[in-house]
Amino acid sequence: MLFNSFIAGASLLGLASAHFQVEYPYWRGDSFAPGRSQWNFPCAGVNETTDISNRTQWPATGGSIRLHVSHPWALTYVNLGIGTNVSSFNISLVTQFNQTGNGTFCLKETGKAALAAGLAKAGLDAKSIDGMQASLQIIQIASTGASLFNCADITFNSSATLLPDNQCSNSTNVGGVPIVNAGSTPTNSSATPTGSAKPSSSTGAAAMLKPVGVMALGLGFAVGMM
Ligand SMILES: [Cu+2]
Repeated sequence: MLFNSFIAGASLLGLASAHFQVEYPYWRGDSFAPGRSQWNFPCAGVNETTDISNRTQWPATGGSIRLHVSHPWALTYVNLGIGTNVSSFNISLVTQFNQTGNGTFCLKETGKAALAAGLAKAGLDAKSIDGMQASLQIIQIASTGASLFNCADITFNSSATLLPDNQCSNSTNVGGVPIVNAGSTPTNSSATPTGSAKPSSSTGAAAMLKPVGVMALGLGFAVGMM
């Protein structure tokens, strides 16, 4: 009893004080558990299991990722490794992105263009990876400069769906901005002042993110919900 509440307390403390949690796709394992640490590359000391129920069916064109985040801001990366027990997460789906605010942060269709490009480079495409196993590595770098890691295991499935809007929306004041070179000119400044980001056909870095409730209409948008 005492032991249980100690663990619960420690885990709550961990969540409250720092770090982040991957809520969807369901993470590989609880990286707040004893013996694990989000400071540890590549997956917080959480090993991949053969438990198939721990593997989320995820669209082969890029699926949703929902995090519970706890820092005022964090440079955020999502990398993908194709295969089972991968040691190399060599396809970057999200880069150059500063995730802001804490609470729930959701990417509806993560890195669609980057995934397609990464697959093409490897001689693959959304069709040929259907049914393949892969792992996502999510990294956050907050104010101290140290990296936090979490992983989630997936199976690509062309009939898997994105999270519906009511399961994929950002908390108030949670969002993010792409990182651009200082002084660079926005290529598309038609961002609307509300969160109703419309789909963009732009191939810019921001367009492939499509953060929910944030304006992602090209490289140059700024404003937003920070
Ligand atoms: Cu932290």
